[in-house]
Amino acid sequence: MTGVDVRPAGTVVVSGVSSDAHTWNLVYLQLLIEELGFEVVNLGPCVPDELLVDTCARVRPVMVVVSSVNGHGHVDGLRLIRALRTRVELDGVVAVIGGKLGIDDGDAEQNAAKLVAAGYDAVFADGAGVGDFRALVRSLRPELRPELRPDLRRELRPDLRPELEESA
Ligand code: B12
Repeated sequence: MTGVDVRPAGTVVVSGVSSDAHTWNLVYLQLLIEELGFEVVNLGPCVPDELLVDTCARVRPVMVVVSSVNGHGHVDGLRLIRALRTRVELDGVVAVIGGKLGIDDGDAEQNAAKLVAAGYDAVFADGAGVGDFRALVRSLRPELRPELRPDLRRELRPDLRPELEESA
């Protein structure tokens, strides 16, 4: 094929939290993110905090996506983001968490607020769909970041433009 730029838009690290053995959530997220043009390093389930943080420091991803399905995300994810945010090499990396973060739906808002206060850029509650997540990942593509490519702004497809129009 000629004339098609197939270079990945950057690397995204996908990982389960340390206590979580579920894997299909990670496969799903990997496929979704790859479909949006990024390369994915999928660390799999039951990842110790240190392994995740060290891998990120080496890979320098544009985004870290943490998934919890067993309900321990509000504990494991909190400890993890505190460790990640202490690393200067990872300053500014976008970090998000989602899935089943607790075992009681009634705690969802409180858990999300704690996770954001500890350093996540966004928390995606289970059952809310992946529309917002997809929009966030897409917004990380270099050609969609006006501060990096102002010359390209006018050429973007209309369906990819709304958030940029708003921030102009
Ligand atoms: C298969 C399964 C297992 C398998 C996993 C095998 C494997 N290789 O993954 C096995 C048998 C190992 C297992 C074990 C356990 N499981 Co299980 N498991 C399931 C089951 C049936 C399906 C999960 C699945 O694969 N779904 C398919 C994937 C694609 O969807 P998903 O996991 O829901 O992920 C989606 C969303 O959550 C979201 N998402 C997830 N992460 C993120 C992150 C971001 C950023 C975003 C945007 C979205 C997002 O996107 C995904 C796609 O839509 C669910 C019940 C169910 N029907 O959902 C229970 C379930 C997840 N398990 C549960 C439990 C409790 C356990 C155990 C603790 C049971 C036990 N007592 O031993 C252990 C966990 C052990 C551990 N250390 O983690 C509970 C969790 C309860 C909770 N969180 O409130 C569930 C919900 C069953 C239930 N109703 O009680 N499990």
